[in-house]
Amino acid sequence: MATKNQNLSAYDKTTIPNAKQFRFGIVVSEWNATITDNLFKGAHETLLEHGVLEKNILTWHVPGSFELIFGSKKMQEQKVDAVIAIGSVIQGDTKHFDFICEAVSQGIKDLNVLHDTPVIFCVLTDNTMQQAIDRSGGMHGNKGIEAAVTAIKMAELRKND
Ligand code: DLZ
Repeated sequence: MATKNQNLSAYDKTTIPNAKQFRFGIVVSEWNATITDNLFKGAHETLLEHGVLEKNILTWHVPGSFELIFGSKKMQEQKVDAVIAIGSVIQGDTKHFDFICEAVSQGIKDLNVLHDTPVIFCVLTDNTMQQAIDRSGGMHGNKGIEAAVTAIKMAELRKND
């Protein structure tokens, strides 16, 4: 597998524009909170590192990943330059996993199509808790960092269009 033993969150910081002018919304799912807290920390620290002011990061919590769709829609209305939707869905014994993953990915895609504020998909969809740990500050890095970098790039693109 391509990601085996690789930290995928390493990036060249000099290629990212200063983000001091931007305002971001972060919507965090409370399901698998140990995972989503770490994703949030990665995203939040990365935004600050690239110049975003603390007062310009608006954070909301929603009960589960399914609610990220509505939460992100309301966040788009808050005059932010980009939204980061953070969740962690872990495979269980039933088909619930498939329905949640399908709904949240399609729902967030729809928000990107319908509205002018980008919503970044920072939802882990893992078979096991270990895979989620590995991608939220573990051996494969932290997808929250990658989401924050993506959010800055998309805010810049939106500003320049
Ligand atoms: C119900 C449920 C289950 C079984 N698993 C997860 C999960 O792994 N990750 C997650 O973010 N949310 C889960 N949920 C909750 C749903 O996202 C949602 O909150 C409920 O179905 C209520 O709409």
